[in-house]
Amino acid sequence: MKKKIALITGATSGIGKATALILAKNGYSIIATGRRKEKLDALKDELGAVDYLPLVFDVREREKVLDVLGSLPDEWKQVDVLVNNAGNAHGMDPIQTGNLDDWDAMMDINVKGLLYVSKAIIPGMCERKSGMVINIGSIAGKEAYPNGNVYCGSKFAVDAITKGMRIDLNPFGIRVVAIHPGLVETEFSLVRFKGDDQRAATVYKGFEPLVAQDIAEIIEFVVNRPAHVVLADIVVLPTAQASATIVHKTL
Ligand code: NDP
Ligand code: 8X3
Repeated sequence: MKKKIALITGATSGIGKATALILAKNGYSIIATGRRKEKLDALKDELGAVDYLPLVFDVREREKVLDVLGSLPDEWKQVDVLVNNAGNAHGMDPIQTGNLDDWDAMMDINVKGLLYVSKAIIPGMCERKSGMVINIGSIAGKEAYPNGNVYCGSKFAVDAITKGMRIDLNPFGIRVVAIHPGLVETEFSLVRFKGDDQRAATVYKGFEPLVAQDIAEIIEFVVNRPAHVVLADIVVLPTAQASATIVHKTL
């Protein structure tokens, strides 16, 4: 029987790593990507005996992405599930004082990086007339919030691109899923606040946030639906969160 292959971008931490681990438990061979080679190497030990292909690249590097994913070894070419997860927020400033490098990073990683990876993988799915694409959006792609401007814009783009993908890939029977989490405690805020761990920690104080495993379990459920079922658009929040801006905290 052909092995089932999942490719997860941004699998060195957080949601991507938890997803790699849970899909491995579900019998998938795992292609995991990220920039931190040491983290991808460490993931091998946690994955155990499953077939594993770690790939180190920055999703912003268009030629590298297309080159690496375009020359996968034959036994890894037929990706069944693509999880476009790599992404982050950079900074949290009002639009009038926002940092251009932060804006470039968010649009280049969250939007263009997702597109480059998709460009490398989706044509093969079309040829085989099978596959599933899971894009990790955000509540920030459903509602703008103060000082979220460009990050929200990048995730609104993910939402729109996902909808467009679902339309274009409809004749090929490819299932396209968007998962839009609210607050998940990962390295996300540490990256957003540029290593300020005190500020990052305050984001998740006073309520119980989601954890990466919560999202991974949803992905596990999604990939295990029968072939005629697609969970197209999923918003998942911590119980304490009612919207992008309303979080019931007991501080
Ligand atoms: P983490 O910071 O823990 O993980 C981000 C992952 O993305 C890392 O594996 C990182 O790998 C990878 N990544 C970042 N930049 C690049 C790049 N330029 N090239 C390749 N890989 C990159 O955050 P999360 O797990 O929380 O985030 C995962 C996704 O979930 C993101 O798209 C995020 O926007 C989204 N999300 C997160 C929420 C949250 O509250 N945490 C809520 C809603 C959505 P490396 O650094 O090794 O390259
Ligand atoms: C991450 C969730 O609310 O910090 O996408 O934007 S939020």
